[in-house]
Amino acid sequence: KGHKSPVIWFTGLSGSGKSTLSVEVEKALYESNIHSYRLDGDNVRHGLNKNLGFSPEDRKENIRRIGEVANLMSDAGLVTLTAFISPYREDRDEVRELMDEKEFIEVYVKCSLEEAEKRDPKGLYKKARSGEISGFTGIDAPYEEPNAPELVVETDQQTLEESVASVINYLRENDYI
Ligand code: GGZ
Repeated sequence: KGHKSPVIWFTGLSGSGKSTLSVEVEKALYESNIHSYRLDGDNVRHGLNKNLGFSPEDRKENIRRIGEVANLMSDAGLVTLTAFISPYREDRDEVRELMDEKEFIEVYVKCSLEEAEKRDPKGLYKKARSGEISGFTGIDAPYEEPNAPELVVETDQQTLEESVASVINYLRENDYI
């Protein structure tokens, strides 16, 4: 279509729904015969980035490497989806700068801290509140909201189906697929 393969970069709090949404978008692309690949904590933080933790420096390096890999994958012709908190605006902007202007689609997976904490699928917010873990995003580490994301989905206001549809519609309307 009109552009090179995009990198769809989901950013948001832990528990905001990045992984779930990226899995469902991947399925929808597959149904349309579009070849995609998803990078997330399971296949990156346990492999390529297993030497990195959650200090600001390590998060920066985590995002830098993911950005480079995503850029390679998009060069190879895959629609690439990434699902990482990526809490720092500067780090996300550096990834954006790696690519051609239209290649990077920042999707803010917006969800109130209250709702993310209510979901708490892994019990990590609870541990962060009790002090069992420190430097947890949203509790005692920052999350910097995107200033000008290509798309915002509000997972505490929309259904999963609506969020998936809004990503797919964005890709269609902007000639990516
Ligand atoms: C945030 C943490 C932390 C700390 C472990 N802060 O809900 P999850 O479990 O599956 O998603 C979180 C994941 C975040 O990894 P990312 O690579 O996306 O982070 S970043 O982009 O900031 O580098 C959470 C878990 O790892 N986790 N400790 N302190 N999330």
